[in-house]
Amino acid sequence: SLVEGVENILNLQAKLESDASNKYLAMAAWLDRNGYANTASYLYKQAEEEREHFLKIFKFITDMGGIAITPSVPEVQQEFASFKEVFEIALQNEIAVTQAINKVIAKCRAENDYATEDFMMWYVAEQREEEKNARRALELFDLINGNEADGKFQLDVQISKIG
Ligand code: OFO
Repeated sequence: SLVEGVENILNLQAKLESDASNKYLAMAAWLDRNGYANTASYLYKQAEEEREHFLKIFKFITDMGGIAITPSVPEVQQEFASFKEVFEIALQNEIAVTQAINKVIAKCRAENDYATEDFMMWYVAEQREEEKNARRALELFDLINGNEADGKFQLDVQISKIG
């Protein structure tokens, strides 16, 4: 079973993962309509992955005898100033998710909830990867001149191969 404080913070984390999925979906759509078809596919996949992260927590809460709350769907950013800005925001979002995960784990420790701590360790490893991938995408913007059409094309191809 779950203590109330852990159940609440897990529901918050589930909502954050659900929001992350919608944010990636909006990014994927922006990329798609601006011609970045390969990177769009990459972020559509990220949106699916975040949906899985959400469901995994949602089901865990239920499995532990808690009440899993279906999160509301807030507005997300639909327009971006540039191709690069998409990844700057993606990295910021991933860092915020990592910090939230750390808070969940701190709460588990405070409550001696080692089962949930063990469950959350998967997310720690996952976030390490996702932050690394977002940083790699931003590195590619420094390495490839995206001001030219060919550079944009190269970026689109190379970013979609990350991870
Ligand atoms: Fe990348 O947010 Fe899930 O864990």
